[in-house]
Amino acid sequence: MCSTLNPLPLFTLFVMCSFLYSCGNYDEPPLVATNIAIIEPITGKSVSAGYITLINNTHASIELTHVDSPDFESIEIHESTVDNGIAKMRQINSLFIKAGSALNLERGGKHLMLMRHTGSLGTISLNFYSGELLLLSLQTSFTAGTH
Ligand SMILES: [Cu+2]
Repeated sequence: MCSTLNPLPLFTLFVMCSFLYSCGNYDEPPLVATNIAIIEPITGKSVSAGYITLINNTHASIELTHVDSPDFESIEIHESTVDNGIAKMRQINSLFIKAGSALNLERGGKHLMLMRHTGSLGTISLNFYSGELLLLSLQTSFTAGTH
């Protein structure tokens, strides 16, 4: 599932972000995360679901192509669907966040699947990339809750 990266839009995004910063709008980073919930894995399981709201403060759409963490072996982007009454989920290649909009990763919709937690039960670091460009790093911790 290696997506082919088109270098031109990434370059455009990078230039645009630099432009935003150079305009002195330091209070508003290009991408912001709120409502973060990384659900603690069930005992005996090693997979966690991640729910989060991502806000694009720029005037261009943002495509997040991968998410990684030093605290998990891998993180996949998933989408839940209901097919003939059966709930399923599949891996998707990227997340699009429209200009000036929020995208909700939520139960029953798009979400993160965090595979094989390797860190301690303390802080979790998450890094969000558009191609090679790191757009957002955040620190959070597990949320106890139902799956
Ligand atoms: Cu999933």
